[in-house]
Amino acid sequence: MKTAIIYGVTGQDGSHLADLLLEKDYTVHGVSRRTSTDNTTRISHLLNNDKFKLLEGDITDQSSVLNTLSYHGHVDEVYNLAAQSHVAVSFNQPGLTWDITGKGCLNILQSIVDLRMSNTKFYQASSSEMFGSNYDERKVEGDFDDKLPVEKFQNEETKFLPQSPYAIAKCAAHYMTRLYREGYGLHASAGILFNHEGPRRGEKFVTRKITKWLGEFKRWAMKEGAINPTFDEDNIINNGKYFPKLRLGNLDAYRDWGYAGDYCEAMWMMLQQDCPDDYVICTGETHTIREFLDVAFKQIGISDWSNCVVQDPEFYRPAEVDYLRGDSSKANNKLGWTPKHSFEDLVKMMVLHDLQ
Ligand code: NDP
Ligand code: GDR
Repeated sequence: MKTAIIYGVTGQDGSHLADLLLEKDYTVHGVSRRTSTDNTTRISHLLNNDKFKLLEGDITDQSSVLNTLSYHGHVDEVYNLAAQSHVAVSFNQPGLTWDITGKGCLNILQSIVDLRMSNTKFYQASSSEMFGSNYDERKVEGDFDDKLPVEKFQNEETKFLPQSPYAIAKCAAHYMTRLYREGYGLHASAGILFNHEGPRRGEKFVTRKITKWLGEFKRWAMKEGAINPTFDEDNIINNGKYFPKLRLGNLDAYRDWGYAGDYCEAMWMMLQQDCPDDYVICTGETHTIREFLDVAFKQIGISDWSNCVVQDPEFYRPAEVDYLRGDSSKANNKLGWTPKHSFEDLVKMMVLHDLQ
């Protein structure tokens, strides 16, 4: 029976990973920071599970990390999913982002070395944001008449060109993980995960912001009997009642969106390998936010969403990552990992959840 520690257990991925490890009969210690209001909504179903223990700790505090790691006897696996994970927020809070998302990883790695936990395996949550505005290109194989078209992608060989304080902090943590692997011989792996979503996704990320708005709008429209509403600049109007339009930023960025549950399985698979390594985890498909809106609005019977959405400068970023599309061949071949949910499955799952 194995024991794992999950930093970031109250987050989207931490909650999925805890579910997965408990299913695999692990004892799971989830680390959660002290907050003035309850932050355990995503793991409320685990709080009475005998094999799950919630510990208080903060990744930015080296002594807290040392105490947490030394307290529980042998630990087989440590997953670092803790982060200030919102890219736009990182422009306004770069120092905090650095302390949590960058230095927090170092605090764990150094504690593992100081405590001589040489048999403990470590996972770092790296991100496709580290590629920033960079991608590689290759010719598309096929039967084409004229010039072969090229496709853009990122994989483990693509150079990082980070575009935000968040991405720079993630790069530091990623390189730190590699250094401790090569320098100290730790079994330390980094998953370079592309965007992954689901019903547990934070409500400020674009996918969940959209599906949550759709759920609220649909309930309002049903209550008001709004069949042919009218529109002003900021609102949808029915019989003198107003519902605020969905306010978004850049709709033209491409993202490779997958389902969070599938991606947490890849994290676990990385730590079951004899040798630690870095892996890209993605679907290989890319879509714009416009395309996400198309599929999501169709779920509630709206084919033209242009009247319902406002593009608001408030949600634009000082620097944008325009194109992300991963190539997970290495994970497919070496881990045997493939995503189980398509883009359409994912959007439908999220809309359905928020309608309910
Ligand atoms: P979330 O934002 O949902 O979760 C982040 C977690 O980190 C929360 O549990 C949060 O606690 C915790 N945390 C924040 N600050 C601290 C701190 N000082 N000490 C301890 N814990 C802290 O992120 P996701 O679950 O979506 O992502 C998990 C990880 O994967 C993150 O590192 C993220 O950057 C990375 N990642 C995510 C991707 C995605 O598409 N989801 C893609 C690539 C990488 P609290 O609940 O109290 O806020
Ligand atoms: P991202 O996810 O920055 O890729 O980081 P997010 O959902 O925040 O943005 C995706 C794209 O949508 C555009 N966008 C908006 N984004 C938000 N949040 N809110 C809006 O209103 C809005 N309108 C348009 C953004 O500009 C961007 O192009 C996520 C996080 O989970 C990171 O932690 C993780 O590392 C990466 O994915 C991979």
